Amino acid sequence: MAISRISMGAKRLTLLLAFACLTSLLSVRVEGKDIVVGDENNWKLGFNYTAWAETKTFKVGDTLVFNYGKGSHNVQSVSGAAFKDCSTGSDAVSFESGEDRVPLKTAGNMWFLCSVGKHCQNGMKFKITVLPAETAQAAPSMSLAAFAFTVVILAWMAVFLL
Ligand code: CU1
Repeated sequence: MAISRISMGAKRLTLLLAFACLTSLLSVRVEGKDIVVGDENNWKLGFNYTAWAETKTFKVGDTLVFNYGKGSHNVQSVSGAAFKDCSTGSDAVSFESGEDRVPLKTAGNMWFLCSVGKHCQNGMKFKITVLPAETAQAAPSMSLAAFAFTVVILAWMAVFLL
């Protein structure tokens, strides 16, 4: 009787662990990250955002976060042509809350600038290349390996315990 009770407990624990493992693996794969533009410098004059952007990796699912004093700056998501001459063009998407969150939804190039005064000409502009979620870094292949490993272990446990 005692053995069967332990076995029941083991089964429940196994199922619980299996569920926890799968849930954590899946959530790690789907989650994007918040990228604060300029890091601790935030969005301001006197900082080189072009150089900053070159040190970062951007991928679909990530979110750009622009922090600044509302009214002193803004964020314009513009076309490549508008970006060149610091204009906004007709299709610019404008943000001006001071805590702007811009989700990166599609792969490809994106251009951002501040259209207040001569801020763009003075460096408040940068271009990013958004990578597809799958190929942005080496980690996903590691996750896949970990996932496959977990499945094998779970199958093995199921055979012996269930
Ligand atoms: Cu500005």
